[in-house]
Amino acid sequence: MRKIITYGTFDLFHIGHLNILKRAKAQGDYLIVAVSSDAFNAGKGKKAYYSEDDRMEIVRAIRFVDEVILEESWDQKRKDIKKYNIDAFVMGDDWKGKFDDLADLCEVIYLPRTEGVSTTKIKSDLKVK
Ligand code: C2G
Repeated sequence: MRKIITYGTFDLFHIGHLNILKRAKAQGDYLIVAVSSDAFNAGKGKKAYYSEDDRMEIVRAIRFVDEVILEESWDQKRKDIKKYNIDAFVMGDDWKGKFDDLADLCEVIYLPRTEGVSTTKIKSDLKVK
């Protein structure tokens, strides 16, 4: 069984999130999604609109997601890859090159982002009545 892992905030879940999860699952048989915790986001100076519990619940409900864990620190990826026997680490290509250091543990794959949609854009569009 080829196991895939990906990480993200997945706030205000949108088609870009769905596409990357679908594309990540297509890389293997079992997809684990690590959803960033509220505390981890605060450390990045980010505050998600939805709580970590709600964001995890939404991702968990997606048909092709097999397991959801919490992302609580930048450096947990190496531990996760070993702990879950991951074959491939997948991220959208806005992260291209940023996680190449994981290549000694598993394949590192960057997939195309979905253009024209982002949580930030949704928030700014909604501000303009
Ligand atoms: N994404 C995408 N297309 C978009 C928006 C996002 O493919 N239009 C992808 C991103 O490339 C990422 C995933 O969706 O792979 C989650 O994106 P975010 O929720 O914005 O998460 P991010 O802030 O990138 O956090 O340790 C890694 C971080 O947790 C990633």
